[in-house]
Amino acid sequence: MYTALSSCCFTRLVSVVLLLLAPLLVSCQLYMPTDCSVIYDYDNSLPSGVYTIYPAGPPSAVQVYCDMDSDGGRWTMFQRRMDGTVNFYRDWNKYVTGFGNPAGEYWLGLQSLMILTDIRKCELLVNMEDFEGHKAFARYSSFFVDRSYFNYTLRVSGFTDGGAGDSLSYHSGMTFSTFDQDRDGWNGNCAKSHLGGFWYRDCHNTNPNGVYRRGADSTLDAVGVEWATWKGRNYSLKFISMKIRPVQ
Ligand SMILES: [Ca+2]
Repeated sequence: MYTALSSCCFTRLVSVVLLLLAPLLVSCQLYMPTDCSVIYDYDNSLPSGVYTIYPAGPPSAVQVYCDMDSDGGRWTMFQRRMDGTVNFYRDWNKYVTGFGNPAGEYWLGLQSLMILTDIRKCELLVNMEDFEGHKAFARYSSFFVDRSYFNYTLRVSGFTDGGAGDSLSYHSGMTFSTFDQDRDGWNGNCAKSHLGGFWYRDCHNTNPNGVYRRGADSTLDAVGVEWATWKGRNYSLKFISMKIRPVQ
């Protein structure tokens, strides 16, 4: 009798708690933005900064930097170099899952990037700055990581010049390579030779995930954070970021 009574009370208590939590649970489920454009559309007064997005539902929660200012905002940043505080010479698994600090230097991860660019057609904006204070950008009207091929094949096209020239189209069609997973188009290992992880071909015109160095430096050939059509192969940039948003 006593057990039956306490069991009954416990069940009732659980029901009441669930009832009280229901509105909160519903609002959480409703607001799980897939990317920064969804956050912007939800509230366009929100500032640029770090937000949590859910590219593929609750288990895929990941923090990113959202640029809500540049050219109408809505940008989801997936790569940034700015001070050399994060090591980008990482293995395959790290490039798939992501690393670094979304408030500073980081790489979002190939898996999230593939899901994000697979949902809707995306454009790409690459911003960069040298150590003399000059800025430039490159823009691409179509950017995605191809789900239909293995190993995260890059598809990029529709270049618009913002003074930096086109260093990325050369890499379109390539799978991703790291020092422990050589899938580049060279008989050597581009990731090892150029100390990064990227869609290397033979080997690169840009090396945004290379070694953070300070400007012109040719002591080791083309290992820096480079965008060759702007500053050449042996100038490591002060800043570079790569960000995407759905085409409206
Ligand atoms: Ca190779």
